[in-house]
Amino acid sequence: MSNLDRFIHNPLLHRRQLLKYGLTGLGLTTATLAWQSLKPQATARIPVVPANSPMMGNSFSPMQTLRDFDYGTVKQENGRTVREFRMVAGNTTLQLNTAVSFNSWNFNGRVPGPTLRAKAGELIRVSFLNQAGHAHSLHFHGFHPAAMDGIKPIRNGTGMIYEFEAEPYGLHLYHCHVSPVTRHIGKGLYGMLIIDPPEPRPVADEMVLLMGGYDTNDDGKNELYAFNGVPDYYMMHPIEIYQHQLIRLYVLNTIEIDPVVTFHLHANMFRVYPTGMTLQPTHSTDVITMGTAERHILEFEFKYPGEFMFHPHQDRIAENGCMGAFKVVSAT
Ligand SMILES: [Cu+2]
Repeated sequence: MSNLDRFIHNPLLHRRQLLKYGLTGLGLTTATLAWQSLKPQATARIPVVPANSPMMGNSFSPMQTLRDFDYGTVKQENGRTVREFRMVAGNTTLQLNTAVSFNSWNFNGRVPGPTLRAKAGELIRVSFLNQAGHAHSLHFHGFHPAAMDGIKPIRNGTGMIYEFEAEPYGLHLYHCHVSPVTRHIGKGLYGMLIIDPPEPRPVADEMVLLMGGYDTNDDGKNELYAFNGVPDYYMMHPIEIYQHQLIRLYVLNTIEIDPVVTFHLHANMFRVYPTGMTLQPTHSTDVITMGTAERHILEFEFKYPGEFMFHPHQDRIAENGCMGAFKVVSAT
């Protein structure tokens, strides 16, 4: 059994085992693990997503990625809630379209990596194992000690435990910080960290949209772009939502090389929560500008049923894969 198999299949990561695999970290105990949901009791109206949504030749489906939140494994230590996550860096061939396949470097076999989700004030503990061949790391945005900043390369076959308090609440990102960072992120080593405020936000149909770019021929330019990893996926498979339902988008720009993009939604205005760090929107608009690593929570409802596009207003980027659509289903 490989290190990776043990890592994935063993429900408890004992300190002895972690040390054996070269993982180091803080204060691990073997307290009973329990699953705990952060989800509010009330639920939003969400059209049924087919379990077999198209994979387009990949090992993951962007339709699943959309509403897939990794709440980790929860345990109590010294009266404090600890939320543990597992991240494995590896390599996967991505089918970007029928003609182009791409050797991605990624976390947990998918691009983007899992959307990690915790509540403000909890302790986040991420067990990271690098099985990707190259040295990689995990660098989180948000507050943490220098030793947890994730700029130290973690050699192939070894690991690291990153531990820090979940703060501040908002929408953050993580990515590999090994040089050249543009290449490591461009290969797919990025994802989202959501830290929920102490009082939950109103119930909504929540989704993540991470914008990424692909330099498919190593010429220092992006040839293809995508929301949630696969170019044009949500154009081919529009996202079904209900009319009048509150929609909450967690939007993150992780496009390297191109310095800035916008996010534009057709036939609507969205309310903006910059970096997800406010509980009240700062303004409403239908286009918002984001430099690389910028992100916002956007909220809206659709007044009319039908199909409505979303895309950056840099049309070359949109027309090369960073384009999608909502299919608004009548509420009646
Ligand atoms: Cu890397």
